[in-house]
Amino acid sequence: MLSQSASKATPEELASFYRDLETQSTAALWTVQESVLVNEPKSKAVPHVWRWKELRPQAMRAADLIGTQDAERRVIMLLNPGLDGRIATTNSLFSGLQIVMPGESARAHRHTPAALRFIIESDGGYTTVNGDRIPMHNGDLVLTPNWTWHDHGNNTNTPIMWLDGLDLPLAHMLEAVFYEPYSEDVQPVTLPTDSSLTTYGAASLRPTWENPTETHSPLMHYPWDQTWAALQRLAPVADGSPYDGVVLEYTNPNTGGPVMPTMACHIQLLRPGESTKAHRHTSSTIYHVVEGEGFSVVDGQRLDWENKDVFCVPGWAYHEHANASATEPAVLFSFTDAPVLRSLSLLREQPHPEGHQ
Ligand code: 1HN
Repeated sequence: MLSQSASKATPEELASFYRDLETQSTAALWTVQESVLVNEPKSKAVPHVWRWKELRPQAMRAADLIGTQDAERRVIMLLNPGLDGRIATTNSLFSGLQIVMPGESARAHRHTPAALRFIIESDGGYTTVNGDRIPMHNGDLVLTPNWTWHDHGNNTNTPIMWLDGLDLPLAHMLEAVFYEPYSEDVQPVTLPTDSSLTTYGAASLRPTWENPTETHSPLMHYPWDQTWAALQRLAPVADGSPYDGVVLEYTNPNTGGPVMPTMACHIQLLRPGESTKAHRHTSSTIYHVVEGEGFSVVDGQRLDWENKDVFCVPGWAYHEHANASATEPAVLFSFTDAPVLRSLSLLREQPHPEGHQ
């Protein structure tokens, strides 16, 4: 019969041992055990709302002060107050507000962090992705996956703005960030306008002569009119998710899975007066209010939000959502790192034991 052994050292002997270990770039696991093997995660990121009323004027101010020659991208970063100045909105995800003024371009480049854009104000500005020029309109989702060439341009006469979403903090933590400028400011458009939409954008119809090779969606453009139509069809008839209301995932048409290997995107509609139950998951999420007003309770904290605000839900934080209007729907766009956690068997989800916080 084996038994656990008793410690033999005096406090002085132990202290001297720990000092010696430190000089040799080592340490004793048992002195830090509890901070390494936590019972459950506790994100350093905190729940937070960035208000459109404050963000938009700062983007306009940035456009007054800085040109796109000096700013590779004119982005107001949304930095989580709990993350001590890290360039991160949640532990793994980054979000920011980008503005391109009339007549301006943001030069062509590519990087390994994957990006998505949810268009907030644009009446025909564009992003070109690998030679495919994608016109951007309010509510559209545009992807620029890992290592795709992309540049943005505004040939309209009003400023264009969108929410950027990137897996930058994750790629940075993995020390896998590469970046390359294109040889010219604007990349040549080599395909008919909006080719990915023409080729892959028909609901449930896939070109059979194409052999999917990439891990991301071949479709780069998810226009708002299709998204809105799907929500409108479903909202009156669907039960929806107990945690998210009528929630739809933007999919990779080749797989039915997430649009990119590191980020999934969702659109959700909370019907007038609808409030959801609380749950939590190890993935973190960034939300943008497409329209409406309401609140979310995140880790016990009430976050009131309205049209075009952005808010975040850190990993493993309980959250529930409510539409404050009795007559109008509330619509939220969101993106999450859930595909990363799922593929590593680290995605856990738990309903709140009482349903609400
Ligand atoms: C970036 O390259 C873009 O290409 C947007 O539009 C936001 C944030 C951090 C690093 C690179 C873009 C970014 C970014």
